[in-house]
Amino acid sequence: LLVAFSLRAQEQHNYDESKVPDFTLPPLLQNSSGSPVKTTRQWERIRRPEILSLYKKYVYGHSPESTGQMVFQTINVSSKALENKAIQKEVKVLFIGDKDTVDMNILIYLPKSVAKPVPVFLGMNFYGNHTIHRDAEITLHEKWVNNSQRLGISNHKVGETSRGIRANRWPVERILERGYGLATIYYGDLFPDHAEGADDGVQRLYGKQHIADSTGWGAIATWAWGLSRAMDYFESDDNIDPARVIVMGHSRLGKTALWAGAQDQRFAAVISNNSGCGGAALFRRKFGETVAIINSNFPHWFCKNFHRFNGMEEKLPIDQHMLISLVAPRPVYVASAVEDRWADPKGEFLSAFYASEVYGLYKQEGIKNAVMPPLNKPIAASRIGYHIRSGRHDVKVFDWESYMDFADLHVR
Ligand code: GTR
Repeated sequence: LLVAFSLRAQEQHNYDESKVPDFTLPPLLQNSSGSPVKTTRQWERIRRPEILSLYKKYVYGHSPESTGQMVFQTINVSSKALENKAIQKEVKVLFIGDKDTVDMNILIYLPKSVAKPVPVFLGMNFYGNHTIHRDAEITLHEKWVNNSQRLGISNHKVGETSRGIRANRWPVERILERGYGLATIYYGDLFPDHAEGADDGVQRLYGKQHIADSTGWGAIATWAWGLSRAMDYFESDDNIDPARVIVMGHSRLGKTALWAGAQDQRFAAVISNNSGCGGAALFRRKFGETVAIINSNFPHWFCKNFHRFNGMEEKLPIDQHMLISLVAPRPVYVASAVEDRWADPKGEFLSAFYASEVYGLYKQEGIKNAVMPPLNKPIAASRIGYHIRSGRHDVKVFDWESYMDFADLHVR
């Protein structure tokens, strides 16, 4: 009875700032041996790899070191897309296993009026590439999707009527107008987002023991791995500048963008939109979504080891300022929404603030002031960007404009 009671208590969430526990964050600039990290060389040789391996072992899990056999097929190109303003391209990435193949489709829009190769935003989407724009040229997929009453999706399938249903989150024309390309992938191509999804995605090509192990890759790590495979493709496309790819994601896909950008230093910049628990937010604040809550609702997102920390955030060997610090010295932007308390805006801000120490090692400015900026006033001049906008958990044009302002300053 006692156990049942305390479990339930742990799964309650807190929205009261006065009940946030006191906590001490694991140090960024001290090696596990206890010695201080004083130079970028020590950071890169010792501390950064240590932190990465803690994340692989205890949080997201290990992804395969080698990619296996992979083939890129251009399945569709149009040089007159979006009223002649864009090149539209669809690339099928085939992952070839011993008995089986899995595919991932990258939808790419590039501005025609900009000199090639162009900088590109890369972000995964929740329901399929065809949902980001009404453009009838986009291939419809037949994969499993989450149902959504609000979006009119049932039976885990999408059809013609779902074209453009998420266009509000993807201002494609505006992105092109500002001189950027956009590439997107349906995240379910890699790992359908449900507890048994592993068998229907790319993990089935990589051997069961890899999956069963308590440090094996969870769904977030699998999606992040897919983003790196898209980067592999960009390196082969003359129209895309692989040195200026900005990885971006919202919510669970913001967690994914951070983990992809933390591991894969080919990404020039990383953007976390409302990524919350397991993304930018500090675990130790236990504000809104907690480790126990996220693991019980989404048991497949993290590695099995991570479940050992349910209700015990203070025992984690990492906290999320460390995830952000892994992006250093590359630009990183964290965005919150004031009504998105579930994602803990203050915890997202503080991670960005504390990660600044590592940017300091590189003589780069992170977030100077521990006080959150006013609503809708982005911090963008420094290598760590941040804003809290009015409104809910979502991706708005305001968010995109801020990311592009930030990219203009630091990536372009
Ligand atoms: C919620 C989850 C969050 C966030 C969100 C989303 O249900 O609790 O961690 O990932 O889903 O991805 O939209």
